Amino acid sequence: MPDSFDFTRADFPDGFVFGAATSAYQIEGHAQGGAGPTHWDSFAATPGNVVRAENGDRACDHYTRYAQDLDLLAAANLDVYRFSASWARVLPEGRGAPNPEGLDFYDRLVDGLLARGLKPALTLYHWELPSALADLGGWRNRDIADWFADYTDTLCRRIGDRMWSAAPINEPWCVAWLSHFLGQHAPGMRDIRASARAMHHVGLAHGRSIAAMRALGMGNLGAVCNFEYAAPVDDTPEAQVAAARYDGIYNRWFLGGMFRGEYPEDVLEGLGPHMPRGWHDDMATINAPVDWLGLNYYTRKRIAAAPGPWPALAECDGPLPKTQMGWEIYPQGLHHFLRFAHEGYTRGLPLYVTENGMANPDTHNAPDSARIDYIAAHLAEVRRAIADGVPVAGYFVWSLLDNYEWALGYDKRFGLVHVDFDSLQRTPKASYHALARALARG
Ligand code: IFM
Repeated sequence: MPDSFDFTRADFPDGFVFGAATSAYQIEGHAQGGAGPTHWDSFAATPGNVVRAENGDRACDHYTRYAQDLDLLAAANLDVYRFSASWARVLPEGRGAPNPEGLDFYDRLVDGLLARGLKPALTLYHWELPSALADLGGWRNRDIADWFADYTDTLCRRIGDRMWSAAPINEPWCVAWLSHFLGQHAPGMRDIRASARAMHHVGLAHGRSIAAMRALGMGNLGAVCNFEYAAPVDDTPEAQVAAARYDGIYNRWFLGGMFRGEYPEDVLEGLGPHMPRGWHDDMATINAPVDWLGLNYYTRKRIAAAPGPWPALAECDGPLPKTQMGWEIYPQGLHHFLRFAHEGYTRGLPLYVTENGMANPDTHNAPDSARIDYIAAHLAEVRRAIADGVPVAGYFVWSLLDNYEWALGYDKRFGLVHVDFDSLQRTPKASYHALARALARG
């Protein structure tokens, strides 16, 4: 039962950064401070979408307790804080008049980070779309690229000068596929035409946001994508084809668009007929040069062929130990994707593991060896990739705090710090203390 990590900073290249990640809707308390309504509020208020219909109204009340949370980051000896801003907190209607309280909040947050010696790593969109824009079709509407570029400009004019790094959109696969094809996240659609449009517009919005930040003189701009290792359920050719298709939709579509300016042919087979007119002309915008890639990695999926229309695949249960999410623990997949991205797409750009961590049914004083094991095993794969010559430059734990795990509500505890959702008391877990000790060593 480990209660400490066996690495030191000296085991990683010079300048390698360690951080923790969170997102606005999952921790801030969206009901405060003049934020506008979002599609997550109405999705959660619709029966059957979210466990106990929980929402982000109060969450961890980070909006008022942020100073305490920044102290926790600093005391963990972390270097970087990866946070997101809420579009609807900055622009309650998604466009038009900004909310001064919202801009002030992010200003205070950034100054609080800098005062503690922490580097601010901004994400502009982590899933809570302003309702006014959802009403106009949200990610299905090509105009979202303009709206998003304008929001980027509004926020970054205020805080962009102090960012260590910035990325437009967290996990485009979740924004597009999980939310418009699988229907598991807001807006809860299950429609292939909507999916194809969202899969494209999310890239277009990414490119436009990068351009908006460059125009303001910002640097160290990146893209953050999530990856799942797709393992065929057996060695039949059908399962191999299905797993390759899963891999294409999940792992190759966004990398292809953003780093090669082209989408994978095997995914276009299914999405091509549903793509918006003129999509080819957007590829240069989507392919805007960036300075780094962030990889969010948690698990693998075992994939079988399934009857029915494209993509004709199904996820199957797997034999490996699982986290509270029911996700198999497969650290080797992280090594795979670090090499895969470097060799096939990013070719020398720095890579960051921008999210990795596990959910566990923790109580405030439970042992935390499973999380320590999980993080240690994944960091070992990071070191293996570095030894292979992959330029990995940082690692971020998801998450600093237990928080709102979207459709799964508040049960799934990913935090290095336990949060009592009644009292909002924060209690660092053993993994937090272990990380603080490891990072304090030379
Ligand atoms: O909580 C999420 C986060 O919002 C995005 N990446 C995965 C995490 C765990 O599911």
